[in-house]
Amino acid sequence: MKNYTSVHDVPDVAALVQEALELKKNPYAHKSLGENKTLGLIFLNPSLRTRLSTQKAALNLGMNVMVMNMDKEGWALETQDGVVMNGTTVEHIREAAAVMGQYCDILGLRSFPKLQSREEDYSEDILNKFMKYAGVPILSLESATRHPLQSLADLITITEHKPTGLRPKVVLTWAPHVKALPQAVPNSFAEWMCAADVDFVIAHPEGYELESSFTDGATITYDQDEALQNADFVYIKNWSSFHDYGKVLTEGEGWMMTNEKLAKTNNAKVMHCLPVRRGLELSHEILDGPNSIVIQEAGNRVYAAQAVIKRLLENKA
Ligand code: AN0
Ligand code: CP
Repeated sequence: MKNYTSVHDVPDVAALVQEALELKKNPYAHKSLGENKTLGLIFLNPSLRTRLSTQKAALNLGMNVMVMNMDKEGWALETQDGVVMNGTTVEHIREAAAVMGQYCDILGLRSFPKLQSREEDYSEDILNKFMKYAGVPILSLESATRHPLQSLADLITITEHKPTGLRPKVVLTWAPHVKALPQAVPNSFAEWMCAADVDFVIAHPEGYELESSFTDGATITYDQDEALQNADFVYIKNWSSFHDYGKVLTEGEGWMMTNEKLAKTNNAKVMHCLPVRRGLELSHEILDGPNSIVIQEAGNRVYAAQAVIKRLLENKA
């Protein structure tokens, strides 16, 4: 693998999941693979899970890790080309990415969308410029439109918890939130589920349609109750509108997942990428109850990252 920025970098999704499950059984089996190699983790936005799980994954492979919180510790980055930098930005992404590439063998990058211009966010300008100027493999730690390490961890978790021999029904359902959130997690989850051996349904209020290239092959409905029928997994996530870009269109009353709704499912396991707003996206009773697998899901972030970093180190598809 040259870079890891989406499901399209993975020729065989099921094989990558199996490799991650093998690493989970034996995390230190490749301790010498990363010897004398350095992973740089560059955060333009906050993180708990991605930062710690990716660091842990690299340590399991024997790598050195350096973390840079650019938003708090770095110089303000200029991303536009050809501008006179006489304003607040201090350093251009051309130099910054190239310099980081001098210090690291692989660079992880978290770069959220600004949710102001759809064209700008969906062009993945910052991620693409890192790939162009860093000169080393790039690992997405959540970009403007995707979160592929999360989606791989989600598929690992579904594979572990699915009833044997069955093609599980997986439902992605929109949930209320007080802030406008990116479409990256649902976009990415959708394109991974469409590539996996699952029956995949997306439920959301009208106006929250995702960009169709991510959801090709999914069943899409505005009726959450209908979607939840016989579900084996329910994946809860808020996102802002793609079509009315970055807007919160509704308070989403009635869309929070509760035990009452769970009763319509096939005793579904409940998933969320975290961080989650209790009592708003998901009820306390679900998060504290037996159907929630959000903690195991977060735990699998280590093995998702480890499988991917292993392939980047091996430069193997
Ligand atoms: C971010 C998002 O929705 O993309 C990160 C999730 C992993 N969530 C929040 O900002 C709450
Ligand atoms: N799920 C996830 O990526 O969490 P963080 O934003 O805390 O890294």
